[in-house]
Amino acid sequence: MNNTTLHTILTELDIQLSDYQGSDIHSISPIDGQVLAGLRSDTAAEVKQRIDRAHAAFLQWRNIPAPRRGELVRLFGEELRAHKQALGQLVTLEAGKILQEGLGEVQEMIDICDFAVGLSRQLYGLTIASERPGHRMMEQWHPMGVVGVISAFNFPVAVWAWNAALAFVCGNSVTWKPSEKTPLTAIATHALFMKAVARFGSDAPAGLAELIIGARDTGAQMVEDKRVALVSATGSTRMGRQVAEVCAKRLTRTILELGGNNAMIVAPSADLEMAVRAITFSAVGTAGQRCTTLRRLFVHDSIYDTLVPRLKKIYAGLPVGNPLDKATLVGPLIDAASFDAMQSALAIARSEQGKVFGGDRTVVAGNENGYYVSPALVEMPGQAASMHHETFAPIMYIVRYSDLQQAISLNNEVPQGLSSSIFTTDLREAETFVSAAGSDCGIANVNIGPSGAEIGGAFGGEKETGGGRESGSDAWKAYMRRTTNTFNYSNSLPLAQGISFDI
Ligand code: UN1
Repeated sequence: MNNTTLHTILTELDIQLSDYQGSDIHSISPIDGQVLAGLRSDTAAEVKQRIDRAHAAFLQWRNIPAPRRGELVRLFGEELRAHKQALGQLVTLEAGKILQEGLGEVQEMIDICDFAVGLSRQLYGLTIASERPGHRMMEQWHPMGVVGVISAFNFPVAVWAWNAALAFVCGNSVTWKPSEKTPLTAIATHALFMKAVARFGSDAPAGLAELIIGARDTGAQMVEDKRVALVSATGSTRMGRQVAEVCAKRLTRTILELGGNNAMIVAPSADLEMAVRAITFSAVGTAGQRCTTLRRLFVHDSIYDTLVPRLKKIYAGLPVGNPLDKATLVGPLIDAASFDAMQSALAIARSEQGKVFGGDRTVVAGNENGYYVSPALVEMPGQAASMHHETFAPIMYIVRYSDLQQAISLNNEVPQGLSSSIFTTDLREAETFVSAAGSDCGIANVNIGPSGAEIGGAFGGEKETGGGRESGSDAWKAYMRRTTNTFNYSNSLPLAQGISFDI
């Protein structure tokens, strides 16, 4: 049944898989464990050629005026709008997220395209007051080169788009190594981009966007290549550390979006109706496989016995099933390894006196080979050692707190620093949480959950999350190099700092 759906989607997207077919890598649908397609991995020579092409493309693209570059991204946004349904369905088929979230992911791509189009007429540099008479200082932002993007299975297409839309308007070319678990969505996205290129005209050089299909070694080769001027990597902290080491050695820039271990504090004054909805969406959405997923819930003593039973009731009734079905809210985990990791995390939690609610495998009729689970709530006596780790599955640990400072310390105690939130109607608590002495995360929200960020803000986090920022605000600056230019329009040559140097 999935293969019929796949065929319809590929036809609608006008994609020929024949160029990619092989048996090195298999796209497996987490819905039923069936192979969707067998693909050929790029050889080392092909990876090199792709980077050659991308580098040659950069040398031309950097000379195209930025607003014209924005036009290409605008056309890509149009392709995405026209094919939102099909691409969203493909995300569901290959990554297993429910259709609403598959469509949401494509919408995030459209949103960043719109943002980038506007940006293409900005890319502002400052004019700076010079200390010397008859001098003017200014800065310009110039393209960097080839941007190498590594993306994960859980946002198989949006992460590339956040990077690529900015990179293209900034005058860069992009090589993309998607997760080997989700090559088909990458192929589809690449094909849609190439449609936009075809409509754009001949000033889009061949090689502006290159797709690298393969396992880890192909990604490693891309990271090591000196012509890749910026590596933007999304995935595990382990992967990010390896990328960072290689890039540090060759002194190359990185944008790292690594593990998250996101918390929410529910304070005594919280609007519990809203909190319950926010908690559920952020903890079980994408089956707990977002880097922004809510993993740790700190509930004030005074409301614990009201809130936690309500959550259990909701958890007991969550529709787990085929993500293509409208009624489903929780789709499958990506694969067996993910299920095993979840089970061992739950076993450790039990050994730490955690009380586990849910977390069992759920058999979905007709999809017996998919790894479906009921999301788990784990009541913990305190923030145990296991809560310092990110397990990419729907496990939410719950811990009581009595004092806001204590809850903020718990929030900040883990090595990751991506997202965080507080539910409170108390202004003092809200402001304290987002203050310098509050949450140490890149994202700190009030009265919304930690996941589901809009593209307009800078996205990313601190500590082991890697420190990178993508998407909105001034994240574009990471994709450009800044030059400071000082102009002397006087008839003399005064030196800075008043130095006299007469020859
Ligand atoms: C991720 O999980 O890799 O904020 C990114 C969110 C999404 C992005 C998640 N906009 O949940």
